[in-house]
Amino acid sequence: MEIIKYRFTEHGDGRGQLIAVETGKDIPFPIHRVYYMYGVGEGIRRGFHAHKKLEQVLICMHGSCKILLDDGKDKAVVPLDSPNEGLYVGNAMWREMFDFSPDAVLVVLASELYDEADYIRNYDEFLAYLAGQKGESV
Ligand code: T46
Repeated sequence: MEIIKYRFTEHGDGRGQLIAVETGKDIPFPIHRVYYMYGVGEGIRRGFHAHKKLEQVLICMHGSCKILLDDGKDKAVVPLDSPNEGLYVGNAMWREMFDFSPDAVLVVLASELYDEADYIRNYDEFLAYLAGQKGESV
């Protein structure tokens, strides 16, 4: 599985750091939604779904967390702990977010508006969806 992490340019000076992310330059899709999660308790795991269409970039703005990516064949755990790094998560990818530090703020840049119909929230359905994409019988 190819892990795509973007390193954003920091514009630092005596006043601190500033990072700008722009559609088409830093992010490969038009950003239509931004959401973020924080205050995630110890031992909590979120996610447990894939998306049919949605593409996203995950940025841990503060603190740290881990992202499990699963393409139905391979799994990878990606730690996120820097505001200058963004993890690309494409469609048809199962994801779980866990190991949030108490101060973690995970910001997500998304290619689409919120649409519950785009979610695959059952792992067996996810595998069947992948098989269907490859034209295999399920
Ligand atoms: C994803 C991972 C990384 C909305 O009303 N609008 C939104 O844009 C979002 C993202 C969520 N919601 C509502 C739906 C649920 O009632 O917020 C509640 C929590 O959402 P969910 O349980 O889907 O959250 P996570 O952390 O499991 O997953 C989220 C995203 O939903 C998902 O697209 O890829 O973060």
